[in-house]
Amino acid sequence: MRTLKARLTRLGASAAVASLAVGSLALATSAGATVPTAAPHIDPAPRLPRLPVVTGSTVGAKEVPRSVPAAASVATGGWQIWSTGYGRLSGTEIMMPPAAGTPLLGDWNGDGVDTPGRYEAGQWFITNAAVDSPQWEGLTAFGGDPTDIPVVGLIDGDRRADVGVFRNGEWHWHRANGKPSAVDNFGQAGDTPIVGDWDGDGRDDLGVVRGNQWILRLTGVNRKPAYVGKHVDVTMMRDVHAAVLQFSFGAVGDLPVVGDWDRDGRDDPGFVRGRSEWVLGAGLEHVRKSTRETHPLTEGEVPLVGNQATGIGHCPSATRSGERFGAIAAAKVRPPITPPGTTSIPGNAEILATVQDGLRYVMTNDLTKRLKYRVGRPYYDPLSTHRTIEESVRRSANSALAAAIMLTTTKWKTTNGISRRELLDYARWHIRSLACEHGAVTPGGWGNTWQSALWAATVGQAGWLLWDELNGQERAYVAAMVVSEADYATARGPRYFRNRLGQEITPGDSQSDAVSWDLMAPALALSMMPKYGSSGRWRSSLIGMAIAAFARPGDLHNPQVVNGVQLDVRLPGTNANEDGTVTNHGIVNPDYIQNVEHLWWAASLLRAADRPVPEALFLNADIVYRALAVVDFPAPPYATPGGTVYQPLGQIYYPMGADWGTRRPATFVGVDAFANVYSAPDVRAGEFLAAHAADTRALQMRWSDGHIYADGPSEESYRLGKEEYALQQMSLAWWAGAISDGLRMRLDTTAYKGISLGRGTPIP
Ligand SMILES: [Ca+2]
Ligand SMILES: [Ca+2]
Ligand SMILES: [Ca+2]
Ligand SMILES: [Ca+2]
Repeated sequence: MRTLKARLTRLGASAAVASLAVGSLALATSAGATVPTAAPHIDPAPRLPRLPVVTGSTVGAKEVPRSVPAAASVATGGWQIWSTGYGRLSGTEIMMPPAAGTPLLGDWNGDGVDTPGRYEAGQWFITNAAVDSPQWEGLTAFGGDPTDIPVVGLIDGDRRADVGVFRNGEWHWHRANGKPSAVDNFGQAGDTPIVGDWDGDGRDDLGVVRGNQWILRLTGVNRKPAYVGKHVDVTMMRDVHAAVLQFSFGAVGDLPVVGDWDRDGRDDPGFVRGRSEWVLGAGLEHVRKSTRETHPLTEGEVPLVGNQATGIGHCPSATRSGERFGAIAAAKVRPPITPPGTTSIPGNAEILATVQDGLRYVMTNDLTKRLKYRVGRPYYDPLSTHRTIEESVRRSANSALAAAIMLTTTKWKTTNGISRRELLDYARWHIRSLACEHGAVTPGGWGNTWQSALWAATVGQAGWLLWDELNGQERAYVAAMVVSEADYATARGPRYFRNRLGQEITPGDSQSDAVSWDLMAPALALSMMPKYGSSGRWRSSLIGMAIAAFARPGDLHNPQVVNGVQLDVRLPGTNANEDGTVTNHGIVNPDYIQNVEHLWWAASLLRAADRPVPEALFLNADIVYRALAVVDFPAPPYATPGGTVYQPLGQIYYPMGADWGTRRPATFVGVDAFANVYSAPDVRAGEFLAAHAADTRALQMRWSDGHIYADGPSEESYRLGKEEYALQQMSLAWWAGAISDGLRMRLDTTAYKGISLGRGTPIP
């Protein structure tokens, strides 16, 4: 290992480093101290609700979309789409901007998933997003007569929903491209128009409800169809090859709803009674049979019918193509090697105890507070849990990874009252819910944006670690998410803080954070799916971004060749400063220097896949870590008292101030643990690891419920999940030690062709 470390360090070594003074450090660490794995003062977790599990072997199979009860209020903008079979628990909530008019649901784009729409005085608005808080998009102008009732159906033979109005017995259907509208006649003024595919031919048919009478029209028939039962009056109209069906169903005052409740391809009658009870008919064969579900409507809500395009119990908002895409990718996944972690590394006993107790806190918080009203849902609809996607996704991704690392690298028996089974169910719940609502699976889902590669890599790694425990649908969604983020990060490519002239392209803001978290997606994808069609491009992208992430001005004059890239010739810009520091938010920023861990995290992912690690992942990494451990900041010009960022007893010195608080040692435990594996011994990463771990543990031991930081911003001011973030860093540190101990390291020095370093132009 020492030889390898020397080689890795050479990738970062330069004259600049050799001349850096090694700061004087007098660390009093608790290295080697033994902390009980469950400190006596931690209260055991309360009895936690049992989370639902899902089954799913039919991933990607052709499914008849199933109708599900839904409700919406245009005034509040809330659309609720329930998942049938799980009681009154909502499946998915979509928050549209509050507006006026009539709420609708339809498959406007033909992807198989119904999404919100709205009709207001002749104007039609839609979204194709099935989750989150999308905006209204204008669809068309049509209708507008005061008596018009909007209707939606599959009329013209394509898979996209058509819009029309029912005007006193006349049906006017809008046709695209300026064609005159199609006019049909059925029913009379005062009827309630309904639309459904009564015969199951894929096109919707017309109907009206008059009192408690349902009157439906079939076309293209010459005799009574076999699926029409004896309690339906059938009037044949043989001259026009049509039939009118009439039967009584429900009572005056019931609100009619139409859907294929039994999934036989033919739409069935239904109604809502008393704004709560949904009576779902058994179809035209048995119009006196029905099942009942309770879905109360709030004031102002209108009952609607949504759908689920994939298997029963699957991700409620998935498209069939998204699921199939994921299933194909999942078939290429090879599970990782997960050696057990070890407490023989100084600091790891504290890390283990902190993660165990911290999981007690976040699990209890999630299941009894934060996500309390969602614990009965197999998919909990994360995008409606918080105001920002960052909080909705990142918090739970971090918890999932901490849980997955504990499940796979420790012998988790019941700890703090939490059984292995409970911890596994919890991790899977987050993994499948987050992956389900990724845009690769769900229309309008999260992803392919700022920082999403990091979140996807975090929850994706959790899924990969637990691969053998996941079922078909969970695997498909995880694989779809990881491939999508890897392809997106690959297409985006590296960006730079400064150009070759040293001018700041993004003043005050290094791109090293964004580039280093972007590279996590191709790193995980390559590790999980080395035989996938894109894997060569993922590797090239990983190498290009690794070279770019912490490139320094001196590299522009450095003829070193890294995986075939000659730095001085090829680099279009730089991201780190010459001494390894990183400028972000206008200051030399230790919290962003820490991002160098992503290079080593990516390297460890490849080792867990038993893949060779490109040497590019070590370029400048050791030097950047030295900016935390070794570089001295004199005061003045830096803040008093000056010194190294890493101070004795795990304390952190911020030479130019801090963005997120100054008492967050867990933030540095991950980078320390990786540096302890990959950096030169003189940086003393092991001592810092032990010190930051001990300090984190000491913070946690102030309380009895397992959380770490004091309330409020005084210690850690990150408000979108600071406890979860700390656990992610602590558990990564533990995993880093496991990977280094148990797995061989193969350095890949191949000169690859076609590595893109980008053009040096930033993406705003
Ligand atoms: Ca759709
Ligand atoms: Ca259509
Ligand atoms: Ca039909
Ligand atoms: Ca049916």
